[in-house]
Amino acid sequence: MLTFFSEDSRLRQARTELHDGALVSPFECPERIDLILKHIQQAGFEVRAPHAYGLEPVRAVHDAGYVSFLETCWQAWQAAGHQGEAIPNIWPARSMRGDHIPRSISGQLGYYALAAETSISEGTFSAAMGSKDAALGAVLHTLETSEPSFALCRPPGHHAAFDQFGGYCFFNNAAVAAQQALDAGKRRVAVLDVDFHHGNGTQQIFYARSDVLFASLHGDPDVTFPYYLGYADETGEGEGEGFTLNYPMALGTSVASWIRALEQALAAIKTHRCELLIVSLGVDIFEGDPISAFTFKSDDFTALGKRLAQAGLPTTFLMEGGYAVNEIGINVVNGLQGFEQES
Ligand code: OKP
Ligand code: ZN
Repeated sequence: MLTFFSEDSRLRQARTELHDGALVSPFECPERIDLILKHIQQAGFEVRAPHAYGLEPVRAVHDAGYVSFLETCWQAWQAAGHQGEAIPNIWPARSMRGDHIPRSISGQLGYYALAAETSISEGTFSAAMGSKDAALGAVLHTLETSEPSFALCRPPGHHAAFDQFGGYCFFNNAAVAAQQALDAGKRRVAVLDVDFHHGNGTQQIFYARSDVLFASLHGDPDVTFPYYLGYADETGEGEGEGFTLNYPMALGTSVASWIRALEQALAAIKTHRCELLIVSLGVDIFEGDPISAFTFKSDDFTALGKRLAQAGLPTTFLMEGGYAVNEIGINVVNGLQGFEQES
């Protein structure tokens, strides 16, 4: 399967993630790329560098002020004299004002962040640019040829909301790609999010719209990240009512039950006549994932890819999470090859 990857994705080399009360080396690390590329190359997939598509397709789904903040945050943080990486530690919480963007970079960080684990450092913005370029390259290829494609996006995107970063995500690659497909003439696009974590950002961006159907299978947010979105009663609003579908599942859920939820999501994608399928491919549903709790074995990703192919839609896969670095490449490629075997 033709793969799009930008070397700029390597430029995110954050040293710190706030995890369990300590600053640790980030789970979302550049080594993830090496293992995925290794298995992509072993499978004989062509890897193509995407064009630089600039910020216009980003501003089509993100707030302009947020984009400028990401672009200048690291510089402003350093200019303020801070030693470590940029990490928010205060928010416009319910008891305070939510309508004012402070002048200080520390205040802006909280305004534009939805979580504290994700630091911003040198190269973060460039890597996010490369990541969304890979997504755009892949979706444009699928739009032009109807052939499937894979974007090795890093950093991931599905937690990034209209004007907030967090959960290792800065630009919502799936939203950027879906909007691009609509702008190219598709009438309705499905974003199917199989990452272990709920795709809160993608959901929020399209919540009131019927031109993007968002379906997410994930760990029950009552007990896992992102906690405050992804419940089954979130079904969309206004025009978008019925175009958001959430399948939260208990930690430890079996692959068989997970596949039953997938069947429901695929049935809805068919009923609503989606013309393109964008898969937010998180392989943190793997049993060995260090921060997740589903039970996929490596072979189960092959079965997942096969089932997705049966939807019969032009399909673009976008990389999201997956932190069992040793198995990440095999799991991704199994999914993509399963899809190809069934196409
Ligand atoms: C990003 B993606 C571990 C707790 C979890 C953030 C999880 C982000 C997942 N420190 N914190 O959906 O794979
Ligand atoms: Zn995840």
